[in-house]
Amino acid sequence: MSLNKYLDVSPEVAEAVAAGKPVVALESTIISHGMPYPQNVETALKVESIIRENGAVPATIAILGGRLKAGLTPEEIEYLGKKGHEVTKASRRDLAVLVSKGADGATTVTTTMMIAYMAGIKIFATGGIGGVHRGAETTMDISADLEELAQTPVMVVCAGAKSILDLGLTLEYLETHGVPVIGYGTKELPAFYTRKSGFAVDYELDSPAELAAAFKASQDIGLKGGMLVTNPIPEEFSMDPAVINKAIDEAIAEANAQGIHGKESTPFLLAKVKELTGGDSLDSNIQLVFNNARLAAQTAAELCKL
Ligand code: PSU
Ligand code: MN
Repeated sequence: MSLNKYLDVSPEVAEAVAAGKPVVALESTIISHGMPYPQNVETALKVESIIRENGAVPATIAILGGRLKAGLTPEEIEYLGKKGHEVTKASRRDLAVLVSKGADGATTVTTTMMIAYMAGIKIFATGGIGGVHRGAETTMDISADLEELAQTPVMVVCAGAKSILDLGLTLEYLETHGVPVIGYGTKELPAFYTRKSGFAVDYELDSPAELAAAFKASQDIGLKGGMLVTNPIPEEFSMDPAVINKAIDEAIAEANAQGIHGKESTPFLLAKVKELTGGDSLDSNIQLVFNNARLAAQTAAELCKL
């Protein structure tokens, strides 16, 4: 943990970290760019309450007025949700300029991991991570999230990766960079909207205590990287693979036709998939985030006992 002069940790989060109580970090790009208003704000606030119900303190992370914030007020969450795409989607490469300008930024998985680590928070819950995009062999579009998982010691609990990505290449990349990919109660990588992808994870672990023990071992060994926990969407909220895969294929074709690239790519595809599924993908997305928040809070509580 490295306390930084640009970092503001909320009093509640600072007290919890200092006392060794469970804390779970949450990202803000999912609020500004991942979901439409007002569902984005409703979801973000509900995720915080789920974390509390499961015995941990939530720390939603963002950049506001050039300050790196760990722990937002409901008003700050509302502000980010309303501004939506007007807020800069902030990855590692954006931090220095946003801070120097006193600007706002919504943190991706990458920058949420960075700020969580600075604040002493070890567990982070989200929906999906970025990865190696389909066609990356020519576009070189590989999310900075994968590099961050390789170098920052935070556990990220997600619902696997969407097939807007090339899941096979994403797993190869994580292997090369030494990131353990854990399936929670499964040997198969979940594909976000669906429970199965056809790709194997590295290890199946079956309880919050086992997850916490693996993360503790990583810390004790002194490994510098993170750990990726992939938690399948609950069966009752999962989507028909044929329906979702068709929507994803269409969304990718549309993105290619419009020449969408760079940081616009993931938000464009998410919005298009939602439109093509008549909002069903958004309902699934919200439920899987709740499910990940529960698991992350329970794991943070177990980690505090070790
Ligand atoms: N996947 C989702 N919802 C999201 C994102 C990914 O299902 O909101 C966001 C996360 O913030 C993630 C970022 O870190 O997109 C990845 O963007 P890129 O592919 O540009 O690295
Ligand atoms: Mn990208």
